[in-house]
Amino acid sequence: MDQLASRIENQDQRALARAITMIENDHPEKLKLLSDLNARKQGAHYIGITGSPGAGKSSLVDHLITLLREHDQKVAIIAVDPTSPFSGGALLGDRVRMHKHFTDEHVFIRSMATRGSLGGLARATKDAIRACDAYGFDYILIETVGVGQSELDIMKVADTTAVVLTPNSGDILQIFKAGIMEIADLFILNKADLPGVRKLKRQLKDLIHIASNDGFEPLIVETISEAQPSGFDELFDAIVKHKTYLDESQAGKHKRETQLEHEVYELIQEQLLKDIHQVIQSNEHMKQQLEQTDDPYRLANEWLLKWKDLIQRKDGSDG
Ligand SMILES: Nc1nc2c(ncn2[C@@H]2O[C@H](COP(=O)(O)OP(=O)(O)OP(=O)(O)O)[C@@H](O)[C@H]2O)c(=O)[nH]1
Ligand SMILES: [Mg+2]
Repeated sequence: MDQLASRIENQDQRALARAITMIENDHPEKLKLLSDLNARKQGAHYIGITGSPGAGKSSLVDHLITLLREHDQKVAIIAVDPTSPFSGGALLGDRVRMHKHFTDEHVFIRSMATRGSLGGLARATKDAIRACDAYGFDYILIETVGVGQSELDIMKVADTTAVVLTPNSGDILQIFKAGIMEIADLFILNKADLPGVRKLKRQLKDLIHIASNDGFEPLIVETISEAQPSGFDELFDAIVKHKTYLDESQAGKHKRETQLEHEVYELIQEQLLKDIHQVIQSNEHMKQQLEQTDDPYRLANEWLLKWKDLIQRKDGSDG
């Protein structure tokens, strides 16, 4: 695993792709690999980009890649469970430009769609981000669709959370209800070529005042992500502004600490659940109990006590 991690650190994209596949498939040596990768983290800036299906996230990301490359930044893109293939819109509009991204050795694009795996998509995505960080990208963009719990969870690992809204789509209220307002650092009003963008901006400003966002007033930029893009210099400035805020205030440090703490608990939870699941599945009596119980509280409690007892005895024999 250390060798694979080394190859990634030496900017081998095939090794990176392989590591992400191992993460997705929950490879037995996944945790060792992740630990080796974590030791090689290089401090990329993570940008989560979320929004309703069809808001133009992929088209936008495509233009953002171009801009970041113009600034000589290395960039990785993880598209989570995309409903339309990454750059679908962009491919139609400009095949040549996308082609450039795919052959650019400083751009890495990966789709992830592994809903239902034990541990979940959010977990796998976070681990894939870590793998990209070991490669030495300057920016890692994570595109997620919609406003479910899993998206919210992924957003929690981002340094900068960007929410894409479009005029007259009604998605702003959904975003508000889902609690995404509170974690947004940046609102991108895409499709600014369509009518209704003024109204959207007004609505947004009202909602920003209602939602409490500690410390940093979310920035708003308007973009057009079509063949003739506009607003991308402003978008880049906004990203840099938020990044600078995180670097210069205690907020960035605090954010990472909270995230790490959350991850420790999450990893323990994931592993414990797997272990317990395995024990139950290999024990006929327990399986029967599970099938026949009419009191989930009592059974869960009984098994938890058994589990604690088992650990204590193991602890005793180890020490
Ligand atoms: N008018 C207009 N259309 C846009 C703009 N940006 C994207 N589109 C179009 O919107 C459609 C959806 O674009 P995508 O980039 O695939 O959107 P997405 O948010 O990635 O979609 P999912 O991944 O399916 O959620 C495409 O037909 C784009 O050409 C824009 O600024 N203005
Ligand atoms: Mg997309």
